[in-house]
Amino acid sequence: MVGIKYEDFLDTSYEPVDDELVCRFRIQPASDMTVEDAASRVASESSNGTWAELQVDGEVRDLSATAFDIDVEETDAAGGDPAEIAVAYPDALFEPGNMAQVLSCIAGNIMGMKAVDRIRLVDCTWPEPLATSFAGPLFGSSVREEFFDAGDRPILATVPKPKVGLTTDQHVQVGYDAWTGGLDLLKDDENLTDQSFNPFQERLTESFAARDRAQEETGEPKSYLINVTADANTMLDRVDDVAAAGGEYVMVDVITTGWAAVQSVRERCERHGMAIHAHRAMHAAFDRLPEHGVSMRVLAQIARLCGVDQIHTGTADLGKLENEDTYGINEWLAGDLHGLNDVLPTASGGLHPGLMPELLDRLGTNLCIQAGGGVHGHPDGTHAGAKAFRAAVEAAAEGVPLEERARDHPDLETAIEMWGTETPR
Ligand code: RUB
Ligand code: CA
Repeated sequence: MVGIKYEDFLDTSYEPVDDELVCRFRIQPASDMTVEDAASRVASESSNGTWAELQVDGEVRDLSATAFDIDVEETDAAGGDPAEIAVAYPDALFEPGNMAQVLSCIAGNIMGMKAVDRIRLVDCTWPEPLATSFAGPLFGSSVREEFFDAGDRPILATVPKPKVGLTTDQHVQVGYDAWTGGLDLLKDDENLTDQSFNPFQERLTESFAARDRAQEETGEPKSYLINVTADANTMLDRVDDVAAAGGEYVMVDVITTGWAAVQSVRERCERHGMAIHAHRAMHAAFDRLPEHGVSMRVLAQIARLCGVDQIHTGTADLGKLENEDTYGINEWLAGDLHGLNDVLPTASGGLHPGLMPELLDRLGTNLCIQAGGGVHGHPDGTHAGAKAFRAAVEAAAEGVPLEERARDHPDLETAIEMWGTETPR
């Protein structure tokens, strides 16, 4: 008989071995728990323990996690102080290449455990065996050279606004105006899929016909991030449809659709040599409250493992939405992950031409930049808005002040008069 009790999951002198997954959590222990009590419960419930001391007949392979590094933040607040803890998970606990299973361990029941008032999965260090059991991105930031001649500037996308409601003809016209105005990518919005006012098949066919015309007229490669988000089987059919229409990309709302489905899309995209643009709508349900949930940093890590090529990571606080550590996340996405490709970060949300010098200054040029209102809200319409956006990004990438570039780019001048260099609210 082997007894497994909570204390067995805590060893403050433990040093993790190379193939273990190490997760860092920020926890707020419940008022009747010490930090050690709470930490051992987190390690237990997220690996192979339960509330009762078990008596197991015969040998059980040891799949227990170990809470090992406890850093308490002393506060004056009543109740237990918050702490950052590290937990090491043995490799054999995980099914290789199965993100749903991994998350059911490290971000599963523990999120609702009474032993902690709050718990946030802050960061993970992915070991080689587990990381390389995932596909990772097929292209990553190489989309900038593979699909476009963008040189040293970021690639540029726009999403038609209003976000839903345009007919197929209106939507396609907006795309054409944006492409011919100098943008690289048309992008669907996160809640546009296959509704009656703008059906998927019709939008697909007509957008690619317009894309071909725009390419011919401008002599530049253009592409379309069409939203295939649906149940997994439907998504796979839509991936095939996009490939048949000559597309280079699909867009997936990765959080709402779920990581298992993203993995299936990644596999199907490889057959066609297509890339995945990840929209992160609903991420804030996990990451907005700083003391609870799953950080955007970890969501971005999961996205990379599952194989998206570009993902929204915020605007380094320049745009309309709250951002968590865009710099740190982008740096992680560009860094080494046991040979897996990198991911191209997408900056989006309230961006417009006047913000481009500061955005590039903060985030560099290895980016996809997306502007909706900042293009279609231009007083002279989408085409002028696209020209202004492209001119602003080129000027910023070349280090030329916007006012100087605006002298021979009247559309840019109008955009700057309209929005200045302010962050919208
Ligand atoms: C952009 C937009 C995008 C969000 C996504 O529209 O609606 O879906 O930026 O946010 P606009 P994030 O350019 O008009 O603001 O990139 O933070 O996930
Ligand atoms: Ca949107």
